[in-house]
Amino acid sequence: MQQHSDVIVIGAGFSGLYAVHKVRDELGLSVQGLDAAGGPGGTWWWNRYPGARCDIESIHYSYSFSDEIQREWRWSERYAAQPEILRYLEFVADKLKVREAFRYNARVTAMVWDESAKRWNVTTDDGGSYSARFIIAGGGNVGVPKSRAEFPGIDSFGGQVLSTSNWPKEGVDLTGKRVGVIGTGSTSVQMVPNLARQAAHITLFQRTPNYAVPLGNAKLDEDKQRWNAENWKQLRAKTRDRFMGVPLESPEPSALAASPEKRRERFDRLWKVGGFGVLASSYADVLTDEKANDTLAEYVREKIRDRVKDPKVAESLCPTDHPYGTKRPVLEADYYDMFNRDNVSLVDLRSSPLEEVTATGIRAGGKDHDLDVLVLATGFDAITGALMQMGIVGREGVKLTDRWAAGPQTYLGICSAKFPNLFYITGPTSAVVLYNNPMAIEDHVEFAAAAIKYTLDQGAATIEADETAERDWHKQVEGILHTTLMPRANSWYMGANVPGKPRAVFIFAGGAPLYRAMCADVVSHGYAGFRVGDAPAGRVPPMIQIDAAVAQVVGAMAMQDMKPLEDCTLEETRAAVESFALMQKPAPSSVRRIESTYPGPAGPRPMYIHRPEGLKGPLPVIVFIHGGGWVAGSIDMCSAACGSLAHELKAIVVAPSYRLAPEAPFPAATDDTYAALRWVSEVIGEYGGDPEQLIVMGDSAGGQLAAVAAQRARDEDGPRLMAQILLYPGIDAEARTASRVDYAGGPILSIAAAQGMWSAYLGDLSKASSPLASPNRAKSLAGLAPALVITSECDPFRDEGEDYARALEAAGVPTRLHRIEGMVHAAFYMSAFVPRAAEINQAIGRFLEAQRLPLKDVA
Ligand code: NA7
Repeated sequence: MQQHSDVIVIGAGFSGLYAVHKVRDELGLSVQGLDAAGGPGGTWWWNRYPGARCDIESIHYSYSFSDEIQREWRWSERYAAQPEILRYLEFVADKLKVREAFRYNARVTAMVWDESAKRWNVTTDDGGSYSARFIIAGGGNVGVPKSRAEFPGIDSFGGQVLSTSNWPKEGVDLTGKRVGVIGTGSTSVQMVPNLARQAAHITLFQRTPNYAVPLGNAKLDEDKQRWNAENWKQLRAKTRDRFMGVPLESPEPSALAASPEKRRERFDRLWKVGGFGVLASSYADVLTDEKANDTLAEYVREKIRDRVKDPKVAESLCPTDHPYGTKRPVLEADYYDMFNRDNVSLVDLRSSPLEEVTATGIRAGGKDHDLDVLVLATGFDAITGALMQMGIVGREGVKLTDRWAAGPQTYLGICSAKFPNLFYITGPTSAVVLYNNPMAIEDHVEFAAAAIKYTLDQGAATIEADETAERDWHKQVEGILHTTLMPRANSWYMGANVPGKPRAVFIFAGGAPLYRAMCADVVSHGYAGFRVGDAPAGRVPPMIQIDAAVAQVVGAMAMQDMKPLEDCTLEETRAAVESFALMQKPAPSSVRRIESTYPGPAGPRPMYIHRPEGLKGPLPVIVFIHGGGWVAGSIDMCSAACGSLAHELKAIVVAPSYRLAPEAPFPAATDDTYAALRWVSEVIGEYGGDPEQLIVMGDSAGGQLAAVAAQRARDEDGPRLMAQILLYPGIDAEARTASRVDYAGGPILSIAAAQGMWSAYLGDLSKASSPLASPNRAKSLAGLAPALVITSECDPFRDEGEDYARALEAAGVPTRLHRIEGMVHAAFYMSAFVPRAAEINQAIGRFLEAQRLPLKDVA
């Protein structure tokens, strides 16, 4: 007989135990749990091979949602072994009284959506039949071992075949046995030293050597255990603000920028501690820049050579075919020392390919290796395997296996179009695998529970990912993946470990803080990208619209604990804006920076003249006015960007400083910048500039100052301008535009921050009526210099800039408008990290060329 509930939870591991608790005890819904294993524990129920343990510190590799669980449970080791983790999960299951909510030894074989009833029908291999409105699938990402069929002849083997993921519960006595192990991933590296201590001989068959770093495990005495349990909040602070969801030290920005000595010092220090910190806390560019990665990869190879006595074996163990961190990083205790034992031999399957399993062992490279026991540590059909085996059929009879034939399609890695009311916990393309699993799981269970509640509160029957949102998500995740070195390896992250599995996008490689920010943005935009009941889905929120490289910048900012600008003091705002100097490519050495001053209305002020060397003048002259909301920014902050602009446009770029608010409020900044423009037009000939080819340019607040300067030049008998270039300018403090609503929360610039800056500049917002404050309010725009207005799609200032461009055009000013899709405010200052920031200078080059300036060889 079919059993009905509100929710079915699949899997009794970290995901399922929490999910049952959440929807049953907090939402008050009825729940049926199902698990193929004989009890709670998930991955930790199955993986009982000798040496199995977590490789994220247990204090972090555990739930954080319950103060009681945190305080009552004591971890006996820094990295707990499987029996202890299983005991922990059983303790949690009993504590939350969720053990009985599950039916065990029940594997899901079919899950079919009934559109008329708006319910899922689920069957299990023990003959069970269930129905529910919602499904929370927490089947785990490494639950489906790879097929033995990969090894021809395996069924003819006369000895015992063991699989690490289904190790006999009662253990195996290997005393006196000749044991062959295939695989050198995390599992094998944890296991084989233990087998080597017992077996007569171990033959390890290696296809790809791995970078293994010391785990640094230690027993914890009772005092330490108690202290850890009692101080968990302090210990786990910042957990979710770090890339991996572990409060590791933040990395330095660049391995290449550090001297070899400094680098080694840092690597040595992190190596001593061990664990993931060697990768995650060293340098931010090791996962994005191959040369940076190689500094660390070579360091690990050196350590391998130090540990393994036989140089030939050591060399076979040194990975050279993939950058470090692009395969699942492996952590070890005495793995490398094991190769110094007499009873261990390594077979390199690259030079001696595995031919077949015979009745007596393995034949590789023409040689027979006699074995009594063969252990498969060959990994999993990871990430999608479990879902693909559940017989899932969604709306309109669409099978998940068909829809994902070329790779998984999801929105946020949580839901998929055509499969309403089905939530994956740490599903494909979520922050899965690079994000400390219990933390990732808690996030997803909480997301799913909140989404179910939202759906019910709306009186809707269904919540379903929209196909367009799914495509946008995929584009974003793929873009982020390709900013990293991950695609360089044949890893299970890429689907490359299973024959026939498509190489596709399976993981979100931008880290936990960025991923969490994206999910939060979806929720704060009313579950944008989801169809709830009959209501159409809203467009994906800004965090998913933005360019992938920009997203990485936003993620990095989140990890640096940067406060939102609107919450900053004036000093903090100035420091934050100044930090944009670190995001620019260095100015080319062919551009000379001359430090000068100009006579401002309140006395002389510094200015930088960026002059390309070796070019015959007279050169065009750009007076560039930096942004920073009239309260921040400096000629140092924008100097590298000005140097690059000078180089690319073969122009002199002059950056004047100006007085900042609130110390010097409106109209000080416009008076200074206009004075600078006049002065430059008079003296620039001495520097090889052509006063007849004078351009005023600025970004953000500087864009507003440039637009005002162009008007003053017209109205106050100032210099004749060839052009004005306004980069995502703020035009009107009181603008009421759609982009101010759509991008009110940023990223990068929020309306709250922008309004704070406008207020600081104007003092009194009624001053916005002056055209010196709001250039769009001038009596006439006719007769102004030709204009290029560049806007960023995901910027609250976008529409006021574009409205101004249209108004200029309507007034007869030759105007070009260039919008950069997916780009954000301040993109001009992100050239080192955002390749598409180059579009700005390219657009300027094309525009100036069209003004018939002699800039023939610009791009
Ligand atoms: P992994 O990391 O997928 O490692 C599997 C190992 O088995 C790896 O060395 C593979 O070599 C090797 N392998 C797989 N298939 C073959 C064949 N056909 N021939 C030879 N060698 C083969 O799995 P683990 O269980 O170690 O770790 C999985 C995760 O579980 C772990 O990261 C934790 O998150 C928990 P390859 O590198 O593919 O050449």
